[in-house]
Amino acid sequence: MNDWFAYNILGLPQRASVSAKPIDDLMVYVHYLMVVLFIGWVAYFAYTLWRFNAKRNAKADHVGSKSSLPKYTEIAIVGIEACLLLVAANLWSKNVQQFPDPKDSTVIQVQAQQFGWNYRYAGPDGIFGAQQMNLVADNNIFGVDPKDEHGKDDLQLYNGNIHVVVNKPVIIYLSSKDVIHSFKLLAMRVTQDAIPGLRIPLTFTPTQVGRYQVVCAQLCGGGHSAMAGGFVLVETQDEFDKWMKSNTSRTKLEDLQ
Ligand SMILES: [Cu+2]
Repeated sequence: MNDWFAYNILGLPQRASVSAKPIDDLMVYVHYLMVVLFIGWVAYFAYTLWRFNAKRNAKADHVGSKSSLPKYTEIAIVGIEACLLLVAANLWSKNVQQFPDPKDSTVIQVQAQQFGWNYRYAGPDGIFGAQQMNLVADNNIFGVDPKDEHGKDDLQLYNGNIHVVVNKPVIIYLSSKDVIHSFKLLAMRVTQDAIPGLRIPLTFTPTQVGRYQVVCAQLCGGGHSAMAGGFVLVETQDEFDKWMKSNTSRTKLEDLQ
């Protein structure tokens, strides 16, 4: 029933992450409440039109209704909405607290800019090269320290596709070079603002092999729509490892010296 409502009435897109279903369910429950409220208020409106029409009430009555039903209905609605809020807060805090171990995850640094996405992987050795804030420059957007050898095999990409592994958590550290952008993966139910000066972690676990569009969900300037050009490719561990080894977009430390 929930899924039918989510897909056919709300028109939500396909789901491809572990947290997509509970997020959708929450939206569905809010809509159920809205349907009940809508029907309730329309019925109440119809009742008042009939109950207080001119024929039945030729003379105005300054006392009005003495029923306590409206009061209890309001209290009940407030109670239900408070429960919904608590469920939402609980779901949110669960997601925030259950951050996966980076060792068991695909870790990606994402730096938004006008108008594209910079991605950085730790490379086959799994260790990111050191970064320094004061080294950030137009040709070194992640502030990679050229002296750290771990940075040699790091992968640095601009736009295009990023690769992740199916059923393996993904951790993204998100930031922005210039203005506020927003990293959105609809199928994963992930939306997070990228804010200059902040390094915001987010996580999701993809559940289906496939290709999912990355978009910028914050109007960030004239080329905003150009930030929807790439995809997240969810693939098996083997395919991912092959790609990781064969990709040649390594960070060229000598260029940063
Ligand atoms: Cu943007």
